[in-house]
Amino acid sequence: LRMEQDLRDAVHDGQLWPAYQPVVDLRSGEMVAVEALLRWTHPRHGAISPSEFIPLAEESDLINVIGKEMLRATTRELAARRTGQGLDLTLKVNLSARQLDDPHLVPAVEDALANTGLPPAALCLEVTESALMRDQQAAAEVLTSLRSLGVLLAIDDFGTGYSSLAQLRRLTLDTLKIDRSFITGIAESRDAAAIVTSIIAMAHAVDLTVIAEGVESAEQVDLLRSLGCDQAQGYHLGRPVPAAELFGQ
Ligand code: G
Ligand code: G
Ligand code: NA
Ligand code: MN
Repeated sequence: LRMEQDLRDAVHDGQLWPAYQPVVDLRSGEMVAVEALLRWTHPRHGAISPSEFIPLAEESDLINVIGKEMLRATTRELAARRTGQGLDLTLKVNLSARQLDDPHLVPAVEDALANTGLPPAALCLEVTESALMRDQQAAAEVLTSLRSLGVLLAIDDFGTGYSSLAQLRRLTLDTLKIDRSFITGIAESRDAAAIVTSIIAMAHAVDLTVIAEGVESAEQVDLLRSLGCDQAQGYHLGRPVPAAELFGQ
């Protein structure tokens, strides 16, 4: 209960802020996108992980308030960097399961784009496999509405749930992110590499761009490139950092 009140205060006091992590194209080696990741700097307890406070926020309407502010702040930041510095980057923003149920989500995305001038195709919304599979009919409907705005859609943490090729195809996504638990062992284990190989083949079969997450070594980068993975993200390529650290002041 204490943490929930603290989180409410945090929303009002501006203690929540977006970190940005680079996503790198494996062929060109260039940063092509950034994922916005929520951070909470508590005045007494310091950094609190989103894996602790997002589940709490999801128990109430707070997640919708936080999610909308995250959309507003990150689209504003990226739109300014695109026009000011000519950075042609895609912005990736995570949506939680509960946000998919919020009737105000689609208008909030529309407003964020309209207010900042960020091109819709420069925004990619990430939804976890588990959120998509929870209520497939409802998820398909909201994704269709989001897609009609012109934004891109990604399935996140892929491999941790049970979606089929047919379901992936029906959801008309753009990008599939392989969960980092599958990337961890790829340089050492043939089985792990074989699983990743088959996920890449499956994703490409339905025209999805594939991103590997949790890439922590040069060996993993080389292997993923040789397996035909399109893009990668992870501590080896860049940690999540404040906007000024990634883009300059
Ligand atoms: O950045 P970190 O690895 O600590 O994030 C932990 C979890 O919190 C991840 O699953 C990540 O997807 C999630 N997360 C980070 N930022 C956001 C956000 O803005 N919205 C939602 N819904 N989840 C987020
Ligand atoms: O669930 P999602 O994929 O959105 O989670 C992203 C989270 O993973 C971020 O919170 C980020 O801090 C974390 N992360 C990013 N790169 C790495 C990495 O190379 N290794 C590990 N262990 N975590 C990472
Ligand atoms: Na994500
Ligand atoms: Mn993920």
